[in-house]
Amino acid sequence: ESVPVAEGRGAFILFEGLDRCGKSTQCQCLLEHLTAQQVPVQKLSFPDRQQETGKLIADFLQRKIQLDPLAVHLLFAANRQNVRQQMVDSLAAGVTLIVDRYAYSGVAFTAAQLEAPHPRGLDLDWCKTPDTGLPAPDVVIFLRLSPQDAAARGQYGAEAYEKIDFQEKVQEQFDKLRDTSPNWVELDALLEQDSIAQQVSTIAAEAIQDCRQGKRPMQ
Ligand code: DGP
Ligand code: NA
Ligand code: NA
Repeated sequence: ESVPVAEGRGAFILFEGLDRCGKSTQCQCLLEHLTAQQVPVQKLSFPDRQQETGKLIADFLQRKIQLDPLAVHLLFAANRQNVRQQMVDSLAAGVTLIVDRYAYSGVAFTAAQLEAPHPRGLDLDWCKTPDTGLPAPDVVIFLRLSPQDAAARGQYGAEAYEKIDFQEKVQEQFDKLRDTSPNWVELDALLEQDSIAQQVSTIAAEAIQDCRQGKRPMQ
């Protein structure tokens, strides 16, 4: 059999969810599945802790340094903007991107810390602005897990945001984003890994085919 070559553009498949929802495992499963099918594919994870901004973010998350929440917000966005062009180029070259967290986490985790209405205009729109210009995902796979079920998973609380009451606020913000995102799909993160992976491959296959056939313009 001949090896399929990249045709059309790649699909941008994003995974989002609360901490410990199993995103990383599902990203890895999908990477292996698509690689076995010889789909040109690349996996990205945000925050990318290898970048210079990522090192600061890692120190913040591990509570080694203290930073203002709004400064943290800009660092996370900078960490994504730094690979913006690389992502655009990969998609255009026909490479499918599997992305572990993105601007949706960016908005949800900061907005969960802001009191509304904010006297200085630090609202949802402010949160969205630093991610302007990033390519948009073709599908957002949201792995839904209650903060209580998440907390029962291993090593919960190791990083700065892993607290049940805060994660509840983050979930509320994700729900707002879902309501304005037509390509948002929710999966039950409590299901068996294999069962989630099967649903994910079906969703991914559809997105990849649509993008190859030019049915989804890049945004
Ligand atoms: P992860 O490496 O995916 O476990 O993410 C680390 C933590 O950082 C996790 O609690 C989610 C949070 N996070 C991810 N992206 C952003 C962002 O853009 N802004 C903020 N404030 N937090 C984020
Ligand atoms: Na985490
Ligand atoms: Na990540």
